[in-house]
Amino acid sequence: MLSSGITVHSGIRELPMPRQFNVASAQLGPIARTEPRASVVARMLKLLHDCERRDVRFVVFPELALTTFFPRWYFEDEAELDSFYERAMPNDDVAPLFEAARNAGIGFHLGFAELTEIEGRKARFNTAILVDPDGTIVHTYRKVHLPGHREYEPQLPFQHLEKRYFERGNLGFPVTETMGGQFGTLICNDRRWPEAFRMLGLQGVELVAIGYNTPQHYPRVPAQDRLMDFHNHLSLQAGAYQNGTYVIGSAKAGLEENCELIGGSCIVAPTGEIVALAATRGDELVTAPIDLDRCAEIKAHIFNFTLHRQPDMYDLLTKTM
Ligand code: ING
Repeated sequence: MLSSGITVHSGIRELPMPRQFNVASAQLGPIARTEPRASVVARMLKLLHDCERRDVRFVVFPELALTTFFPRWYFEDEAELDSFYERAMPNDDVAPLFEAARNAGIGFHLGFAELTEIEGRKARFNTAILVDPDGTIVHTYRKVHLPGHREYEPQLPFQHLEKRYFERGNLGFPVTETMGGQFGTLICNDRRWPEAFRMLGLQGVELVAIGYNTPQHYPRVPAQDRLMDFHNHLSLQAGAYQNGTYVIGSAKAGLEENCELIGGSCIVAPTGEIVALAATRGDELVTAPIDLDRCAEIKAHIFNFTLHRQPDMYDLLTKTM
């Protein structure tokens, strides 16, 4: 090992991945029900080119980023419902994004609706992947906390049928070593559940990528509409601080098919501080420099799980009540 820390193997210089680099949240504005995936990918490519200009190495696109948030409607026609899902990943529609990211050496998070087969039957998941700078899918997560309801509720101004259109994720809460650190993902409603964040924290996560589609209006408790943005940041900041990890939250935002979605895309430091914040509810790139080594300030001290956590006292946490 040379004193400069560069490892030389048989003449090939292998530089360790730096732990300090620029990251981005790529917020997307509304996607129309009829907007083709090619049009959405073109919008994402614009944001990716902006990443190149700002020397970004990792960017987070939203949950279900390729289509409108279709769980707001009740579909009786299965073929129409299927049209919102991806049967393969990557596929022809997202190939330009994968290629451009690989050419630019930029890793990214992408959320999409996954239609697959399990033991010969159709299976539908709300899925997120991490793609490394070489264009390889290195991590897959399927949403565990599915909000909303299963049956059509005509009295509601819009539906939230994630419990109907997706199965509960079956991949656990993985943390993957990639891009110089320990990366994890949660999807939208997951961020509200401290157990989900802690499952990643207990595996040493240093950066959590989270896409979300969050309506401003909560029909069952309208008094909470004014708190939607606050509860979004409260959840992201608490998750970051209590697990000593960076968090990048990326919204699908704005008035989408007559349903207002919150924005507030942001980058949160392990201290819980928001270090970059979106200013619009449209397509917007939010960037910040991060230093993964700063996670230790929290992990080794206030939230040193080995020294301070008392798991034998927490048995209720995994009991079904
Ligand atoms: N959206 C919302 C979210 O958790 C929601 C659902 C909104 C639940 C408001 C409770 C209150 O941000 C998704 N897609 O999970």
